[in-house]
Formats: sequence, structure tokens, C-alpha cells
Amino acid sequence: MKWIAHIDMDAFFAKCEELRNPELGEKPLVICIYTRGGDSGAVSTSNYKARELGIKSGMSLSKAKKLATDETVFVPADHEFYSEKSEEVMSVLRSYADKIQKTSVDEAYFKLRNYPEKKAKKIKADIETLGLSASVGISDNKFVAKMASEHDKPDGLTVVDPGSKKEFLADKPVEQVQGVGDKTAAKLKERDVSKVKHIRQKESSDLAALLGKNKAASLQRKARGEGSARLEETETKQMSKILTISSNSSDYRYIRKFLAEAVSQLHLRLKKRSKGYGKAGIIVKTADLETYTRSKKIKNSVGEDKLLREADLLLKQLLQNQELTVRRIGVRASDLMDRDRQTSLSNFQDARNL
Ligand code: TTP
Ligand code: MG
Repeated sequence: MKWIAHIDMDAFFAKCEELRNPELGEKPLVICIYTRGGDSGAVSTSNYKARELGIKSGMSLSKAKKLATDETVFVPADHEFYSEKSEEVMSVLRSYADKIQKTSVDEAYFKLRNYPEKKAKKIKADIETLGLSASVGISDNKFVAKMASEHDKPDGLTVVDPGSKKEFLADKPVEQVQGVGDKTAAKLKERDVSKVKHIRQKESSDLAALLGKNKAASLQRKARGEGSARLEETETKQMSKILTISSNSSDYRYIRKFLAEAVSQLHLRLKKRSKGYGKAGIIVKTADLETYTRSKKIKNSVGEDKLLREADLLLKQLLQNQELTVRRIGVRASDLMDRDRQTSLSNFQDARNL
């Protein structure tokens, strides 16, 4: 039997921030996306303590500030760092799963051939050692697996056997079903359809008249616990490694040492995954939390020396043009491709050049 699991990280961006600054975990924490500097912007996510105050994803910062207590901390989102942590989570999955479909920075479906609960427990334990927390849902298709991962958040593990799918879904509110937005939910509720079991009780023709034939049929399939189990393997398009330097610096030679270390660590990961790259880049975070990125296309490459040479050049150019006090330095390889494919491609080019 093939099992489909869905993983969704708990308060993901907030947990990442708590990881590098554990004191933040003691307080309500709000991750912010600033739009025009200053105070305007939105809440990206909040930790569970801030959620108790009513602060949630998507809320305006001005509203969040009104709900905040004196000890509430607001920090700007650092997407590079979260992508890096996301990659670490995905490598945990890769060591247990037969196939993975990553659907966002903190969510993925994966296939398990056997012992799903045992493996999910191990995955959760491995993720805990990274300092993060996840909720996992397991069933025989993607739709029910995702409903199951939401079922017992945070730190949940819910296995829904194929035989108990209907029972599991029965009392779920319709708005939790994928594809049911606010408008559809409102229409359904007008007809007293507020839970999944009510969808099953409705005549197909009534539902079709209300929502249209296709949408009604799709909803009915979901209400019966049916869904696709096909995973589209995610291609990794880029990988990066960022290091915090020991003390803030604007000295190229000093920063370069950390860049070389980041290159070496990234190269190892690329090698493990048999990836070559078509673009090299650097990521520079300054003491005042600004981020600078620079990248350059290069002929498909696999070597550590080449990656360091390109990254080094980009760093030198960046620091020549402006005085930056650097706090974190990173390297990124993008336009990734399998080494095997690349070898045959360069063989092909070699052959043409003869
Ligand atoms: P979610 O999985 O929706 O939220 P979460 O992981 O913070 O919390 P939980 O799953 O425990 O309920 O989204 C994942 C990340 O995506 C989240 O940490 C921040 C980001 N995000 C936004 O930037 N804006 C948004 O509106 C949402 C919903 C998420
Ligand atoms: Mg999440």
C-alpha cells in the first residue's frame, strides 16, 4: 500500500527566528513584511503566543501593533534564512520518502511505501533536532493527507486509514476543504451545508445548480474522501548557504574567509545531490538588516573552485562600490541541473566542436 503524507511546518518563519534567537520564543513574536519602510506592511506570520493576542498572517501591521502587548517583538522577514531552513527540512524528508512534492516553503507532500506512522515519527524527531516543529497528516491521497496535517496542529501526527476517511471528514467545516473560498462557503451555508457530511447528504443536481457542474462534482469527490495520489516531483532550482560572520565587518579579506566556508558547505550539498549549476550568486546581509544579492550566469559548472572564484569576484565588486558592514554572508547556486544530464550535454557540445 502506498501512503501519501502531507507536512506543514508550525509557525514556520517565527520558529526559524526563534532558532537563532531563542529568547524570542518566550514572547509573542510577529514576523513582518514591510512595504514602504517605517510602519506600513503586513504580518507574515506570528508565533503561537502572538496568535493568542489575535495577531495573524495577512493582518496589517498597524492592526497588529494595536493588539500587541509591551513585550511583543516585531522582526522583519528574512526569506533567505527561511529557504535555507526549508531545504534542511526537505533533506530530512528525502532520507525517508520515496517521492516528494514541495508545494511551498513550509509544505510538502511525500510518499511512504510502508510503516507510515513510524517513519513520520522519525521525521518529526529529526525536524525537532533542527529546532523546528511540524505537523504531519497521512492517508491514501493528497487531499485527505492535507486535511489530516491541519487536524492536530501544532506538533500533530494524524493517520487516516482509507476505511475511516469519511468519518474523519464528516464534521470538518466546508471552508477547510481545498477549493472552497469565502464565496462558495457562503453559498453552501445558505443551503445549510456547513460541514463536509452535509455535502454528502445533498442531491448532486442541487449542488450543481448552486455551484456549477464541475465544482459540485469535485466537491462531492472530496466529501467522499477521494483525491489524487500523484506527486509531481519538485525540481530544486537553487540552493544556498549563509553563514553569520564572527563579528560584523567591512573588511573584504575577513568576510571572504566565511564566504569560502559557505562555498565549501554548499558544494558538498550540491555534490551529494549530484547537481551542477548555471548561475552563481552571493547574499550579503548587513548589520542594519539590509540584504544585497548579486549573481552571474556561468557556463554549467560543478566545481568548488569555480563557485568560489565567481562568488569571490561578486563580493569584491559589491564591496568596492560601497561601504557595507556585513553581518552574514552567503553563496547561492541556481539554475540547478542533474550532473548526469549536464555531462551528456557537454559531451554533445564537445562532439559538435570536433
Ligand atoms: P503557514 O503554514 O500558513 O503558516 P505558519 O507555518 O506560520 O503557521 P501554522 O502552519 O502553524 O499555522 O505559512 C507558512 C509561512 O508562510 C509562514 O510562516 C509565513 C508565510 N506566510 C506569509 O508570509 N503570509 C501569509 O499570509 C501566510 C498565510 C503565510
Ligand atoms: Mg505552516
